[in-house]
Amino acid sequence: MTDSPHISTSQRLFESDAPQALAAATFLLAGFALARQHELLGEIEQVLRESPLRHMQTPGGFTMSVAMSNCGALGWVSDRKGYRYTPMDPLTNAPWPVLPSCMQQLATEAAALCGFAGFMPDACLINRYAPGTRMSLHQDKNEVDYSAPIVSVSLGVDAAFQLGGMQRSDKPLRIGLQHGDVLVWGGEDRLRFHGVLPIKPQHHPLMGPDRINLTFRKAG
Ligand code: MD6
Ligand code: FE
Repeated sequence: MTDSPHISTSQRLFESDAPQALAAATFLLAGFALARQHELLGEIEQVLRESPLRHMQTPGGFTMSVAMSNCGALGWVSDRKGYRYTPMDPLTNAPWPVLPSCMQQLATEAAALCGFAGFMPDACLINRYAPGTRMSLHQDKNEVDYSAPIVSVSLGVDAAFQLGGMQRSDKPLRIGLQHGDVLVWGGEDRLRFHGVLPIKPQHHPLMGPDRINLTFRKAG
C-alpha cells in the first residue's frame, strides 16, 4: 500500500502520442523525447562542457544536493542573495550557452501538443540527480510571466515525481517518470507545488546511476 495515489509507468495502459492529462492543465507525454534522445544527450554534453554542473547555495546557506546548470538567454541561479534568473553564468562569468535547436524544438512541439502553441523558452534549467538525491516540494515562481507553460524532460533513471496542489499541505499525486518522458504544465496548474522523491539506486544504459531533468521556461 502506498499513502498517496500512484500512477506508475509500468502500469501505463498504453504509450501514444496523445498527451495524458494528470490535472486540468498538466500533461504527460510518455516517451516523447525518445526519438531524439541521442541528439539531445549530445547537446546537453556540449552545454555542460561550456557551463558545468555545480551545486548552488540556498539563500539559507545550505548546499543543494541536485547539481545544476543552464542554457538559453537566462539561467536560474540560487545563492545567499536569493533565487533569480541571470543572463550570465556566475561560475564562468560568461553568458549561459545558447539553447541548442533540438532542445528548443522538443519543448516547443511538446507544448503545442498540450494546447500551448507558440511556446518559445528563453531558459532551460538542467538538473542532475545522483542516487539518494531529492527535490523538496516547491513552486516555480521566479518567472515573469505565468501564462507560459513549463516543459520538463526526464532522462536517465526513473523518478517518482510529486504533483501537489496550490498549498504545500495538499497531498501530492505520485507520478512515475522514465527516460524520455515529457511533462507539460501551465494555466491553472502553473503554481502547483511539486517535487521529486529520493532517487533509488538504479542503472540506466546511457546515463548510469543518474537522472537528468530539463525544465524549459519563458523566464523573462
Ligand atoms: C524534476 N522538476 O523533475 C524537477 N518544475 O527533476 C521541477 O522542479 C519542475 O518538472 C516545474 C515544472 C516541471 C518540473
Ligand atoms: Fe520546479
